[in-house]
Amino acid sequence: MSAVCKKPAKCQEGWSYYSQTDSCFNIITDKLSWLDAKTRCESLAIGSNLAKVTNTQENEHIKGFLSSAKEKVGYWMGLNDRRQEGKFEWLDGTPLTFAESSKFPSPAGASEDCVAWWTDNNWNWNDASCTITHYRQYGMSSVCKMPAF
Ligand SMILES: [Ca+2]
Repeated sequence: MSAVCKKPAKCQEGWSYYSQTDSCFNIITDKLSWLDAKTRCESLAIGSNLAKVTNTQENEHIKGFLSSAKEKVGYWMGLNDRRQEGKFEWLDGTPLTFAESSKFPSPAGASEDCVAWWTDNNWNWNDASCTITHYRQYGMSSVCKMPAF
């Protein structure tokens, strides 16, 4: 008698697994505003939303798979200060406890409430207007995240 042993999948097809935080990631390459990107991430699966970054290690991991981008691009994450200017929080309501760069947040002000990784900024974080789908030569892609199975 033989049995076929298959490692159970940690993520749905098309998602990449990150063991450190037991999470799955998916990149949306369509150029979307932050709100549309949020809606798109939510539509992919229960528990999926624009990415929350838990710590520096996870941020480095994400930057690793973003760096394969061939175009000039920003990648939306879940971080925003839409509720209160200058008070950045994730979509689950938890406050920002670490930042990619000591320069974050930049003194951008009330018109820039949504945060993205940027190609030409060494993938540092920067806030931008939530309604843009493009900024200069950049298109806005997105990173979705959900818990692994
Ligand atoms: Ca702001």
